[in-house]
Amino acid sequence: MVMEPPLACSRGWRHLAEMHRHTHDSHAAPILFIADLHLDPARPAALHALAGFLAGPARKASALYILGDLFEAWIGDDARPADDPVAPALRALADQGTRVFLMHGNRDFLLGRAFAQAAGAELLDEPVVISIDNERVGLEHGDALCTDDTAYQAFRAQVRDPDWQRGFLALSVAERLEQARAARARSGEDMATKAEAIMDVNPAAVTTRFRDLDVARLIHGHTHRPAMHSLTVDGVERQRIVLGDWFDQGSVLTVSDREYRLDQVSLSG
Ligand code: LP5
Ligand code: MN
Repeated sequence: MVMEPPLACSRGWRHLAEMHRHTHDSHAAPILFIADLHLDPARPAALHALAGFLAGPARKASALYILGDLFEAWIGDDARPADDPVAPALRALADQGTRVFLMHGNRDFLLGRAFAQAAGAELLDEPVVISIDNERVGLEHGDALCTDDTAYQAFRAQVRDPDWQRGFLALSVAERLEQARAARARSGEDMATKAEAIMDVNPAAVTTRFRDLDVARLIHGHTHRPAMHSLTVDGVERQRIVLGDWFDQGSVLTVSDREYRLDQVSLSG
C-alpha cells in the first residue's frame, strides 16, 4: 500500500525546494534588485542605462531580481515588439551565468511565460521569501501593501483575476492598447486627487506582511520612494527596503558581503 505523505509534510518539501532555488551567499557573489524601470521606447535613456547595467555590474552577480514594472505597460506577450531589445539583453545576462528572476508589477502583470523564456528568466509569484546569508528576505512589487488606496485595490483585484486576463488577452492588440490607454488616463486623473499618504504603503499591512512571511527584511518597489526603513515588529528589529524608479536616475540594491546598499545609477552616458 502506498501511503500519501501528510499534507503538511508535502508542503514542507515544496517549500524547502523553493527556498533552495533562492538561497544566496552574498560573500560568494553580489545579489541585485531593481524595479520600476517603466521601460518605454519614448524614454531611451532608461533602456540605455539598463543595457549598460546588464552588460556590466550585473554580470558579476549570482542573481538579478526584477521586482515589477520592468515595462511601462504590457498588454500581452503576443504584442511584444519584434525589435524588443529587453529580452535579448536579459537572456545574454542569464546565458553567462547570472540567474534572472522576474516579478509582476501593476503595469506589466500580463508578462507571461513566452517573455520569460525569451529573457532566460524565471517568473516569480509574489510575495516570495528568499534566503540571503541564512536570513529570510521577502520580495514583492509593493502595490499590495497600499491598502488605503481602495480604488486601486479594486482595480488590482479585477485585473489579476485569471478569467478577466483571459478575456483581455483574447481582444485584438488594438483594443487592448485602447483599454490600456483609457486605464492610464483614468489612473492619472484619480491619482491627481489622491493624498500622497494614500498612495504609500499602509503600516499595518507592512507589519502583517513581516509577521506572515516571518522575514528579517522586505524589499519592494512601486511607491517610487527609495529608502531603507528600520522598524520593530514583535520586538524584533527589521528592515524595509524600497527600490526607486528609473525616471531621473536608476536605482539598484546590491547585497554583497552581508551589506545592503541602495545606489543611484546615472541615466546619462
Ligand atoms: O501606475 P502608476 O504607478 O502610475 O499608478 C498606480 C495605480 N494605477 C494603476 C493603473 C495602471 O497604470 C493602468 C495601466 C496598466 C498597463 C496595461 C495593463 C493592461 C491593460 C489593463 C486595462 C484595463 O495601476 C494607481 C495608484 C498608484 O499606482 C499608487 O499606488 O493610485 O491606481 C489608480 O489610479 C487606480 C484608479 O484609482 C482606479 C482604476 C482606474 C482604471 C479604470 C479602468 C478603465 C478601463 C477602461 C477600459 C474600457
Ligand atoms: Mn508599480
